[in-house]
Amino acid sequence: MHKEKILVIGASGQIGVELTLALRKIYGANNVVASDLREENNLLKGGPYVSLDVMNKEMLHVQVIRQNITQIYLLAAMLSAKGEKNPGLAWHLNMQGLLNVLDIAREENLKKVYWPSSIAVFGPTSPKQNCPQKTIIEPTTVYGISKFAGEFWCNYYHLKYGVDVRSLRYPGLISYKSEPGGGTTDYAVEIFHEAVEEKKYVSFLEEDTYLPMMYMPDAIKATIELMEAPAENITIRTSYNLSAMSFSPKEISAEIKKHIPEFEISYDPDYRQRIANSWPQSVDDAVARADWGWKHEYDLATMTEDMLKNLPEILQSQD
Ligand code: NAD
Ligand code: AKB
Repeated sequence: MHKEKILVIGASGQIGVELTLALRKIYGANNVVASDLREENNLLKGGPYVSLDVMNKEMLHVQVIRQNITQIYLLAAMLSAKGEKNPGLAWHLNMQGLLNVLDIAREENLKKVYWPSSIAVFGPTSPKQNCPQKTIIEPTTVYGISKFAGEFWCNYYHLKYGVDVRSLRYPGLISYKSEPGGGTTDYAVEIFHEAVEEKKYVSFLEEDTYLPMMYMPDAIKATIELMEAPAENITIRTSYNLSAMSFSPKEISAEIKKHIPEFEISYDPDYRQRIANSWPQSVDDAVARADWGWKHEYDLATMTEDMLKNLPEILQSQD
């Protein structure tokens, strides 16, 4: 039915593992090539894998031709917290990686490209509550600046060269299959690991720091729905706001306590507090809901229940 051959770049990362597995279910394992700088994640052993550096345009181009690739999902990036430690490298990877993919998509006439943006495009001057699709966007992290510039490169390649590139501004993502790679919202994953293993957690964000968040199954569903939507429904060629829930460290710890009563949280904020303070607490995704029917499933309670049901088994299998 689907005559597609998909390349996932950054497939061993937090989103990459689950997105690759989901795409393989739809398109068939052999039609979804996982690639990363890192070694192959064990969960990806059921299909093709190539070791690939997105910064090496020639090598990427050869793989696209050799594997008859029709679509690319580009997930390789440096996230907010790591990016503040190494701004030059974050800018270089996040920008050049995207430009390499967009150029190859244009040259090889690829059918579609997916590239995620983030709520990190917003800055301290954006509205804090229900931050709209179109608003003041003045990011103050190198990661946010790279996402903002990336959104406009996507729009440019669409307008000028007709590249069908689509994008979502993900909130902080929570998952149990693969660990997060250096973001500010990582606390909301770490807290589950520590709750299961240590029954206590020291949060690097203050107790009342509200941030937009989403459970991974919703993020995967949104990505696939966006990519499968008819092109004429896509009115945003920068990146769509996407929303599910908003909570603080205090609220998520109260939710975890309902399942693990002895769990305790304490607070020791670090440099990531400034990053979190610069972002909105919640975003308005009405345009995504209207354009391609987006609807989230998980809230704080159902996400927490599912995380605590599945994470212990994953942790045991790693021991
Ligand atoms: P991650 O750090 O977990 O994974 C990124 C992967 O890219 C890693 O496996 C890494 O080895 C790989 N990589 C790094 N440099 C590479 C290179 N030069 N060539 C090939 N691979 C390389 O990140 P993630 O959380 O999975 O994020 C994926 C995308 O989604 C990023 O663009 C990120 O900005 C965006 N995003 C993530 C979140 C989140 O909460 N996870 C939220 C918003 C947006
Ligand atoms: C981060 O915290 O950097 C990411 C993001 C929200 O983009 N999780």
